[in-house]
Amino acid sequence: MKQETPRIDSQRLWESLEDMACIGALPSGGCRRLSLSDEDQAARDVFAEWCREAGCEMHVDGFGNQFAVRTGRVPNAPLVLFGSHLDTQPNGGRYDGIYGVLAGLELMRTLAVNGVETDRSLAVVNWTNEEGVRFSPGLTGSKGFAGAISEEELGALKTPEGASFLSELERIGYLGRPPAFKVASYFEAHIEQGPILEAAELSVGVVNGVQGVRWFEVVVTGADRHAGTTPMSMRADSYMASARIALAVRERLLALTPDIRVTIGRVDVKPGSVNTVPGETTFSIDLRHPSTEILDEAEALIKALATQEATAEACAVRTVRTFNLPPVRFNAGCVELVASMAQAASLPTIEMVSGAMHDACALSTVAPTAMIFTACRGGISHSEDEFAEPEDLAAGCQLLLDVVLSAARIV
Ligand code: HGY
Ligand code: MN
Ligand code: MN
Repeated sequence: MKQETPRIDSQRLWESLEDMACIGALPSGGCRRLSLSDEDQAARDVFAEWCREAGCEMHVDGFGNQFAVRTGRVPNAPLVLFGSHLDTQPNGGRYDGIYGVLAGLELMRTLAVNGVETDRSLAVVNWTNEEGVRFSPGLTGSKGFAGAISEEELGALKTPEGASFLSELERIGYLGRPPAFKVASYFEAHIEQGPILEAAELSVGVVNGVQGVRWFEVVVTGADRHAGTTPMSMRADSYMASARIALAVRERLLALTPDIRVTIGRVDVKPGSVNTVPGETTFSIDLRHPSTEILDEAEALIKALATQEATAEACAVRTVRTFNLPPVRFNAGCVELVASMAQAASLPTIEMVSGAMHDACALSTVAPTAMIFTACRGGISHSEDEFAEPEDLAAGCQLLLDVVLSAARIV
C-alpha cells in the first residue's frame, strides 16, 4: 500500500523563518548576516541545534558547509541533498537562501514526527558564503564542495580589510573536514527573487536552469588635483570617466538586447576628499544573460567603452573579469521529477530559468540537480522589503518533500 506522503507543518516553517530573522535583524525588518560574521555564526549554531532536535547528525566540511544527515535504510548509498544558504546581503531579506535551508529542516522535522524511513540517507545543507559580500566572489561553499576552488584560490580569499576566509572559519568554529558521503541528487527550494510567478498568480515554479553571470572590476586612473584651482579642461577626473563608462555601457548593452542585466553595485572613489579631484575610481560590474554569445558580445563592448570613455577624460582604465558562471541547464530527469510531483499534487507551475545564481549552479556540475521557486511579493529581493506569503512557501516546501521522498527511493 502506497505510504501517504506526510504533510509539512506550514506554521512551524513560518515560525522558524521568523525566529531565524531575529539573528542579525535590521531596524526595517531585514537581516544582515554577512558570511562568517558573528551573526552568521549565531545562525549556524541555531540551525545545528534545530537539526539535532529533528534527529539529524551534523557534519561540517573544510569550507564551513553544514550538513544535517538523516540516515536511511541503505546508509552507504549516495544520499539526496537539499538546502541553500543562511548568509545574507548587507540589507538582505528574510527568505533569500534562508527559506531553502529551513524548508529542508521542515522536511526533516516532518519525517521525524511521522516516523518515515527512506532508502537513501537525506541531508539538508547550509552552504557557506553564497552571496559573496564579505568574500568575493560568492558560491564559495558549494563550489568548494564541487571541487571548483583551488587551494590557491581558497588561501587568497580575504575580506577588503584583509581577514582570511580560513581564519574566519576557524574563528567561528566552523572549519571542518571533507564529508564521507556521495550525492545522488540535489534539490534547492528558493524564492524566485523576480516577478514572474506573482504575475502568473502561481505559488511555485520548476527551475530548469540559471542565466550566465560575469563580474568585472574596473579601475579608472586619473590624477589627484585641487578642486578649486584646477580648470575643468585640465582635469583627469576618474569619477567623471567612470560615470561616462557606466552610462555608455547601460545604453549600448540595452541596445544589444533588452533582457540583458547590468549592475554597478560597488564604487570606490579615491582619495575620497570633498575638495580633491579623484585620481582613482574602482567599480564593479555584474553582467547577466542566458546566452553565452550575448555575454561575450557584451563583455567586448564593456571593455571597448571603458577605454573609449576613459580616454575622453584623459584617464587610463583596466577592466578585469573576476567571476564567470556560464549559463546552467539542470538535469532533465530532476526537472521532470519536480514537474511531475507538482502535477501529482495538482499544483499549477511553469518551467523557468533563474535570473539569480544559486548554489545549485555549483552542485549541478557534480550531481543531477533541479530547483523549486516560490513566488515573492513584487519579485523584490536583496532588499529589506523582501516578502513571501506563508502559503507559497508551504507549497514549495511540500513539493520539496514529495520530490525528495521520490528521489530517495532505491528501486
Ligand atoms: O547574485 C545572485 O544572483 C545571488 O542572489 N547571490
Ligand atoms: Mn540566494
Ligand atoms: Mn542572494
